Amino acid sequence: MKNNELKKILFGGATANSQYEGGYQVGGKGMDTQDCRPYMKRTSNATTSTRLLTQKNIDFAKTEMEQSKFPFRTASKGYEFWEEDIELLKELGLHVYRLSISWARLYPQGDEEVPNQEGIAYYDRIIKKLHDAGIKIFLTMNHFCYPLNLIEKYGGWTNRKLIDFYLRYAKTVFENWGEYVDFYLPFNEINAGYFSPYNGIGLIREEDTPYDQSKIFQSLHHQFVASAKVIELGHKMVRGQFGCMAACFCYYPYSCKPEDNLKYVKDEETYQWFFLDVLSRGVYPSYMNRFFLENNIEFEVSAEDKELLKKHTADFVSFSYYQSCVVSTEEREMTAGNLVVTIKNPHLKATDWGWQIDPIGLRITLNKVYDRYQKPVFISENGLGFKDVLTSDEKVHDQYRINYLQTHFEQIEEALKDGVDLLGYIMWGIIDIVSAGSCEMEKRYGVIYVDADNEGNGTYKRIKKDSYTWYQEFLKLHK
Ligand code: BGP
Repeated sequence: MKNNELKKILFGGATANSQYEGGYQVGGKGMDTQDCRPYMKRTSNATTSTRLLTQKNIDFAKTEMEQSKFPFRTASKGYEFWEEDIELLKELGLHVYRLSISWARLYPQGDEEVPNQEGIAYYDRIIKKLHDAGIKIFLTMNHFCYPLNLIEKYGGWTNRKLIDFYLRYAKTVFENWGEYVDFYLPFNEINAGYFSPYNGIGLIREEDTPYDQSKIFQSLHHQFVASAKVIELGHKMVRGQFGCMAACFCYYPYSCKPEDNLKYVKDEETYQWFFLDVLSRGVYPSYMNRFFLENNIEFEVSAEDKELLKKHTADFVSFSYYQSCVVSTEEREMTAGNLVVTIKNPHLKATDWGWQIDPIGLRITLNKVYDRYQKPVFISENGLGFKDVLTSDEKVHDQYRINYLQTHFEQIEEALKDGVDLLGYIMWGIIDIVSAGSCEMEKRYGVIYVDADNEGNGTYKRIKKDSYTWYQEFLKLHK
């Protein structure tokens, strides 16, 4: 498939430090929030137990040294294989690589005055190798992963002190790698803080007590302010562009019933636009006032914060897209999606994890995001999680992933023709990594297979899938 429209944008692949590196407590790294998340066979409440941790879960994790029970401690062993992996990305012909830095490698406790030099040395080698390989760098500065000390001692992002700790960390990133990085993303999927408070804002769940919504929105506000301050500092110190990111859900009303359509409009505002509006337009949208009032949500926003948000908005707007969702005022059969559960769409097929595959939804999302913000757009995550099978002759015939990519790229081409100003597309999980939602190694996204299972057994050798060759050809044609 060759077409000129797609030649206009960058094509890349992504990992996240906690899902890729492993290197648990190696090189001076402090324990982080993801190190505490256990793998549990998929059952109804497994997601809660592996995603929304309580202090009891954390206390257990701190005493349990059996690494195989905590997939993120080993992950894909990127800490050891990073050199070979970058060679594979270079051979693939990747235009841009999205990676994240572990805050706990640079600041093991998160509140130190000076950074951990071994952590700096580790990322220095990676970033310089990527630069020498001619691969552009899209740097996620935080991807669901906080030094555990910041959570236990300060309460995570509920505490305004995290803004200054984060700024200190950001300054270290800019000082060391400002000349190499092309794109910065202060927070991955900032709306994850609402759906997955442990991952998103480092909020420990109280046993048998619903999350305090005021605490959640106060924490999100602190992240909004931190993002604006990072952009303010970054624009003074480095050459790269700064983005914001939300998980986009592409809501459809189940019917043409007015009530379904009203719910669709309000859900999209509350769970998607709100976050991008604050970071890209620089103001709290008035439509949220009613939501806050009706849900008794109160939190502090100073006049100084408002001015900061207005002055330091994102240069580009990025989003993750995996599935479209359906809303209705009536009870209907449900299915899963990234961060959310949603109504089953009778017109779409779903993955084994229930995520509904909808390439046209990507074109719809691109049009909406660009139309709303009139800023360059970046697809910072998209991909297919699948239980890939390694054949006896060490092949992975993932034609289903090639089809997924092909159909989504066709819709990107349509969106470019629609006039969307798109910077690039980053495929999620360019190499098999541990899944963020369910801590599974066997939920594979990569074009590179990693020989490891959910319990951490395997050689961890890297094997090119059929989709590697396909993507390599595509990248060559769309240089
Ligand atoms: C997003 C995260 C990524 C990635 C993706 C896929 O929320 O930003 O880290 O994990 O979801 O989800 P999962 O890994 O649960 O399949």
